[in-house]
Amino acid sequence: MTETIPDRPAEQATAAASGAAATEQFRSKQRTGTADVDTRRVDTLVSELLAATHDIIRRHKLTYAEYDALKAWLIRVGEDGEWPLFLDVWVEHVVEEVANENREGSKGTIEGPYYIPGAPRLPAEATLPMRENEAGTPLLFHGQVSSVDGTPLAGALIEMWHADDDGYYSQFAPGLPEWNLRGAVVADDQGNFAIHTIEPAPYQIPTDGACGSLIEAAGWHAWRPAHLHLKVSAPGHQLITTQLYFRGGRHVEDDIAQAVKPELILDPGPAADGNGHQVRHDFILDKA
Ligand code: MBD
Ligand code: FE
Repeated sequence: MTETIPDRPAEQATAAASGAAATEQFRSKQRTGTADVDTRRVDTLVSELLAATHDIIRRHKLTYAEYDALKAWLIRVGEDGEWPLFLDVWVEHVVEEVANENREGSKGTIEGPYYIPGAPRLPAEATLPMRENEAGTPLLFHGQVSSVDGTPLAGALIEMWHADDDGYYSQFAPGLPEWNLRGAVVADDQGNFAIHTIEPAPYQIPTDGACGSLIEAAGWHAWRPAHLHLKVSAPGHQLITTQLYFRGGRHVEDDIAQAVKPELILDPGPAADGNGHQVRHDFILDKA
């Protein structure tokens, strides 16, 4: 009698595969190298980081067992390719706060590890690339881009990327079409845009990698609230990198990445065509 061979299970998303992709993506977009950072500033920043570390070790009397656990964990963050994930979840929100503290226009927030430049260009009213039966509540996201002085910004670019209904990002999880739920929408001559997509699911930090181990060891939760990522730009204006969340959604109040701001929470209502939800949200860009 022949044995029944079970169907091969769908390829599973792994922390190491998504981490490797995020590390590769970061290398290709890295803003600058290290050459143009002033020596004295490196000295100040790294000396203060080390002094803060030494202080923590003294105050808490770190043991050799704990020191070795830290060493092993740091090695594993690199092996799993999770430096982009670790830094963007636990550090980037303060970098963003400092970088954008003087802006008058719309609020930004962190970029995270999963942006890919060069998504398909789409007209002012468009549907993001998605699978034929893409799961999730349909969402019409529309609005207008204008300058701080009130001028509508014709032809503004609205790049949007987000997770699917299972919380996975295309190009960082197996089995998804290359540009799934990623697009670059060109606003009309009044700065208006209308993007048809689906509502993403909350995002769980992979549990099988170094970041997941840290979360488990510290007794934290592993979740970011459902979010839309955006980069909004126009000539002569500062680009905004931001995210938008959904009022009442899980973990809006306790995002592990601390990237939620009150101005970034959407209140979608029923769609005019009866199909899912719709919400208006405008963007105001600071001058360059
Ligand atoms: C995400 O989807 C994200 O947006 C951030 C900031 C970190 C990890 C995963
Ligand atoms: Fe995200």
